[in-house]
Amino acid sequence: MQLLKNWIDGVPQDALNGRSFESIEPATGQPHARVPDSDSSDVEQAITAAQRAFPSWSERAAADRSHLLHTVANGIEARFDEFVEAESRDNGKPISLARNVDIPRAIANLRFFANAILHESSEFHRAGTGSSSDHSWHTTIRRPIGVVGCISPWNLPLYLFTWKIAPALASGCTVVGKPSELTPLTAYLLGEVTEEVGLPAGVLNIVHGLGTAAGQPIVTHPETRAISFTGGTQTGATIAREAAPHFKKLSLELGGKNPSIVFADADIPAAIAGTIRAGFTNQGEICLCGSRLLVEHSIFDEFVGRFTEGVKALRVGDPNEPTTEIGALISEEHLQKVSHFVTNAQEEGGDILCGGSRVSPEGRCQDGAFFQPTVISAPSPDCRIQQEEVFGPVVSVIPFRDEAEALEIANGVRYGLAASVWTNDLSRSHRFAEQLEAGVIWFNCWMLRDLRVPFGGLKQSGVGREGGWDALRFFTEPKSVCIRFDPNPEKGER
Ligand code: TXE
Repeated sequence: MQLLKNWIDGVPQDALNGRSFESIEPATGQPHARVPDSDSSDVEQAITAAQRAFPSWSERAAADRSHLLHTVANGIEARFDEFVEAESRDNGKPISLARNVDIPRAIANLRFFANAILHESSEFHRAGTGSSSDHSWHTTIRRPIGVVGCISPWNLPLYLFTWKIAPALASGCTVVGKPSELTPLTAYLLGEVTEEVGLPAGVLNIVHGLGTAAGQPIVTHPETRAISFTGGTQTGATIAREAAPHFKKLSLELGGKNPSIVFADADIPAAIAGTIRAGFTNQGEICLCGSRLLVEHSIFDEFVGRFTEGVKALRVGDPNEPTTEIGALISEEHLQKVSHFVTNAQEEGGDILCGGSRVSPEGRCQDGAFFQPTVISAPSPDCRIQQEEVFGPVVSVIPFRDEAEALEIANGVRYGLAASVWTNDLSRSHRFAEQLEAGVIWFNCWMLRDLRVPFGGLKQSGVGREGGWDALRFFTEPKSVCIRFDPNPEKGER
């Protein structure tokens, strides 16, 4: 059993109250680590450490901060296999996914923002004409905002934790981070790496614990100037409410109910492979997953038949097996929630085309939280399975007649995070790019990411944008500076 510690002021330590809780390995149902059950006193200590570290960290040259972030990335690379194994064990995801996506992306996040701050520029405006005395230069300088809170979820643990802390640290902020209580392992290892590479004490503080006990004090503390959060929409609403009286900056990346829209003119084999990936990667536990499949009526039966055959062929099982494509869900509790959605869909008149129940792989994973990849034919766009975020390996399919109906169904949910459209009609792509209510829109692909572009959602999928300059702007405050000058001092104009 691994004993995890908080990482505060450069020192590993237990929760001050002495309490800890068990972390369960989702693939086996067995406890595998003990996690500090921190509360507001640990958060207070972490914030004090971050405040102490702020002036010197924010005043360092960008090149220094950049160098240190690269050394943190090097430190993860040096222990790559350990990180991969820990991420898969903690979350239940296939080890191949942790190896090919999660940990490489965490490293890429650190390197991307380490490089980005070397290319910072600012706005400049010249005002005044001719001999007018109002000649002036206006420029914008940006300063790091101070101590910030970064709260991340369990589905892409280190990937999303670093997606927040990297721009924060690169900008010159100091951080109090809280990873999900369900997946604390890689954040703990990251704490070790920061010590190995000599990140100054207090610059990155990692507090483990439950949402209300350890997360909420980060949000309500008057000294955290900004909160960057990824998680459920309900939690996002609570955080927005708690942070509002303190006038904090907020970045909220929340849920999604994303459509994959397939037109008859699409490259059908590519669309089948792409929509299966969109629906089931990481067990469907990614906010970007395409959990609603909308198919043009003329190809509906054939497409859905081939899609379902592809889904049935996905290999569910021990995440340690290199050939496994679908691992365990995050927890037994989450599996029950997913299962309940499926039962409810049937009650509402949906037909299960494949899957629909839990699986018990043989051997060490027989008690794990495995659920069959499931395809459900939805009776209407208004039913729960078409409206609510399941966050599991469940895709509901529905036909549409024409573009107008596809748009109506796609936009007819409270979320607006992502969409993927499969078509070879260029004009249609332009129309859909304009009219889809989604912050991220893919044509003939899914989850093809460029870290420079803004990432985030519309409607109840969140507030603000992460990625690229948006993230660096979030962690800094602009100051407008005006310098008036006299264009013609000989004339004595003032
Ligand atoms: O996430 P929570 P949960 C969705 C998905 C899932 C549902 C709930 O549908 O079933 O959300 O998941 C911390 N103040 N997504 O309950 O609670 C918490 O400790 C401050 C979508 O696991 O939102 C964790 O670190 N912090 C999603 C983080 O918030 C609080 C990813 C996320 O936990 C807090 C995950 C509070 N009051 C779930 N309460 C996505 N969009 O990617 C909790 N936390």
